[in-house]
Amino acid sequence: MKIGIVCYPTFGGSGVVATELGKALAKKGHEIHFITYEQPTRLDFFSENLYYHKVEVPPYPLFDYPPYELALASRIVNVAESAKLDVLHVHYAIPHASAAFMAKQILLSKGIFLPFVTTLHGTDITLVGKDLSYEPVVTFSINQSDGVTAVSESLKQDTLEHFAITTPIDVIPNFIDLDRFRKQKKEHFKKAICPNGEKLLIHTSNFRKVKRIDDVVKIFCRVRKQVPAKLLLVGDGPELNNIQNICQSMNLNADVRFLGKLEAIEEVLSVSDLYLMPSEKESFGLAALEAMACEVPVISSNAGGIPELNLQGITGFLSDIGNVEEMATNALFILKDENLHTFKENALKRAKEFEVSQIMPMYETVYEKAVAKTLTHA
Ligand code: GMT
Repeated sequence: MKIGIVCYPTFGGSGVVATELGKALAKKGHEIHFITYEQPTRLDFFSENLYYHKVEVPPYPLFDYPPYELALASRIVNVAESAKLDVLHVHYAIPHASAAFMAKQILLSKGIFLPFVTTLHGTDITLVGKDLSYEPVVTFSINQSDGVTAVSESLKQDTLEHFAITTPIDVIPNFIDLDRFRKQKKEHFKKAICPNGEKLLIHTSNFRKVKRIDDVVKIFCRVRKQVPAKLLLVGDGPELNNIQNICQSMNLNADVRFLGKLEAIEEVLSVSDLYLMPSEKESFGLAALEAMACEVPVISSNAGGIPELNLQGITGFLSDIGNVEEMATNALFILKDENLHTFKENALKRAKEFEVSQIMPMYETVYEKAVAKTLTHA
């Protein structure tokens, strides 16, 4: 199939899922056309089946807000015509689904039918989409999609609760490439960070408020009182400065390391003992899955779709949002030498259920159904 993929090409989970899906589909022989304003972060290898089409948004002094959505719709039209796309897959409802709808209408006026599939990732529904400024457009463009998927049952239910959706939603969970995300031998790195055999806790995110990184620090402080430990904070975003100040004021600088954005996240996960995800909102929790694939158990909140991934008492523990006391107690339980190995094994076992080769066919089925509409349309 010739598939166009539209996503946010940044470090966010939706961009990662879109890019990894495109790469896996290309390996399987599909022709994949990424249509984005920047090269997607993880689009890092050459394949004869992968194409990248940049969306240019020309500046003009009259515009306070350059019309990205129009530039995107025009680029979709242009790529659909030149590459003869069979289907378009847009990740994140805003503004990608509405741009896809507009492109579809333009193409129809030229006698071309381009079905589009929309994947809902989370904040497009749980935060931004609900806002009255966007709600009518979000509802309309989801309903106009030729296939809709959500990354968890929880996100599907949230969507049905808050929007008048008339199109069926298929749940397709996020997935992991276990060839890349696996425990690697990086003992020299562990020794450098934990010279005295300290336990290593880790959090990776885009440092947005919903990630509750202040809770990560609170949990770590409670753990460190009982067990020698270090904390790695990986990523960058709006909360970084605030969290650095908190750590400074609490004299944590010797035990908390900020690593910024990392490409080879699997290397630091490989030497970590426990992953912390106390998020306020999380439709799936892809970062936790990446940790689990590297044999790292998870202490998390029970927000959104996290319970569909992290299994209570098996791969880690879940607590109510903000219950840092319980999260710290559970963290200490996992970190006990007699427990850690079992939790690590369970984490990997669970991650294997989300192997890309098992999930990708679900997307192929959704594409096939959408493409079938082309035939009925002809
Ligand atoms: O969590 C973020 O800040 C990034 C966000 C995004 O839109 O890229 O992630 C969302 O999509 C990921 C991939 O499907 C999910 O794993 C995350 O749970 C989800 N984030 C939220 O719902 C807050």
